[in-house]
Amino acid sequence: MLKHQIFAVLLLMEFMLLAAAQSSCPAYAGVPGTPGHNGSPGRDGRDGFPGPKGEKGDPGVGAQGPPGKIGPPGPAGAVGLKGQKGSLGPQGTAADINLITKLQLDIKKLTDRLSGIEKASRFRIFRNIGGKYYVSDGLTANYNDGLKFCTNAGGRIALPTNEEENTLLMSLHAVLGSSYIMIGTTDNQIEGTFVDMHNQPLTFTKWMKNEPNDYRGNEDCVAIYTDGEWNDVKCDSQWHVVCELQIE
Ligand SMILES: [Ca+2]
Ligand SMILES: [Ca+2]
Repeated sequence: MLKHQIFAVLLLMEFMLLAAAQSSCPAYAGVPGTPGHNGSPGRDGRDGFPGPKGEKGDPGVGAQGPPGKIGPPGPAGAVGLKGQKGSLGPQGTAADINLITKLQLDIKKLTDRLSGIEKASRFRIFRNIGGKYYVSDGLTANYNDGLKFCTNAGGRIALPTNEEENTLLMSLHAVLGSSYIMIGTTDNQIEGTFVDMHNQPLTFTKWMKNEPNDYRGNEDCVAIYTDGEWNDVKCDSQWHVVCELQIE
């Protein structure tokens, strides 16, 4: 469009110059010729100056690219707060409850046994037989002091209740280097009636021949000799002390 306008202006100027030249020369006016044909289009004009900056266009909509690579793992987070206590589970069957009760009893039994073993192992000498331990640190004492020592140890003076226990207690003579080990029985309440630490009559005895004889009326305590047989002896004599600890 601009080219056409410039061309029309140039054509008009040419026409005016021609008219001015003709008017400067005196002449008679002739018959107007026929209008010439339109000239061929002029050459393209020079590029115009850059126009003003246009308004910012709308953001384009591009196609979504492929997903990127997986990033490296982030640092470990802090430990979270303790969760709330869960609700009670369904009630177990009778068989479950019986099993749990049995397991609880087994655990208690094992715990008690372990506790007894720990207690026994604190002594220099400890020997297990059945549900008890014979223990000793090699102490020699009279009956009353031996009684206190064994009570403080959580037990009582050893008292064999069968042949096996008697044999085991007898065997400790070799370890202690002793001749007599006191045993936990006395007839200081009723002469001639020996009872245990719970004042119960004895269920097992292994008296030497002609014993107990209450020699000089002053033998209310008992000791086991190296051959495993028993003799009533004076309570204020000093004998080796062996305690028994019940572990079950
Ligand atoms: Ca006596
Ligand atoms: Ca005697």
